[in-house]
Amino acid sequence: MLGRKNILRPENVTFAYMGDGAANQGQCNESYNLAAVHKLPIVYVVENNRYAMGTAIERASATKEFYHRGDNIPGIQYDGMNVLQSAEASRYAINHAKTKGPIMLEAMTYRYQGHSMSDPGTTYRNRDEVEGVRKSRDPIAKVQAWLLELKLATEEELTKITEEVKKEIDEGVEFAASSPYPAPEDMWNYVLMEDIPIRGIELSKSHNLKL
Ligand SMILES: Cc1ncc(C[n+]2csc(CCOP(=O)(O)OP(=O)(O)O)c2C)c(N)n1
Ligand SMILES: [Mg+2]
Repeated sequence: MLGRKNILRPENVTFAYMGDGAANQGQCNESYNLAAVHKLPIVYVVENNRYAMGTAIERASATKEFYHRGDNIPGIQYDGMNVLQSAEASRYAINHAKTKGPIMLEAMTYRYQGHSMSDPGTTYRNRDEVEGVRKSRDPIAKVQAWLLELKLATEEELTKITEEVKKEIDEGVEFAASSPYPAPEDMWNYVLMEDIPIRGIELSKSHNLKL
């Protein structure tokens, strides 16, 4: 059970992420309530990208804003496409969660792709909308523009970094695609602590994370 001494001034803070669609589910409110009652060190982050799968927020949500959804939990809405705002909001939220309890962040963002492989992302919005966000709000382009404006980097350096990152991602994808599937008993690796009650399965010996 929760011990109060673990709740105040904890070393760690939990970040719980959800989308705007997920945020309208009932269990979120149950969670906010208990987190507020127990003053849990948790930061709720709603990634508001204005679509729940293929349903526009205007059709599915009575609210367009989620930072006040915590009721008794304070909230901050910020531009989730702005890396500096995101960092600052997170910094503030971590400190708040450690010293006072739960807090809600709402990151105003967008997704270029569909929700999943079965969603091409093109049937419920047009290409102009997606391209418009790419041109005006893209978080990486924004940082690159700042770096150039402040003369902290040159075009050549940014191109080189972009190429290196693309290469790293390609290698990661290649590594994942060519790796064997993990064994079923590895399912709990890095998820659970030792000696918890488990029924009906064998835990792999290699899991070693202490919570
Ligand atoms: C409890 C539950 N209800 C419904 C679904 C089906 N479902 C999967 S994703 C989704 C919409 C999620 O929207 P959002 O949280 O905004 O995520 P995004 O599409 O932006 O990635 C729904 C309704 C589900 N996975 N679980
Ligand atoms: Mg969404």
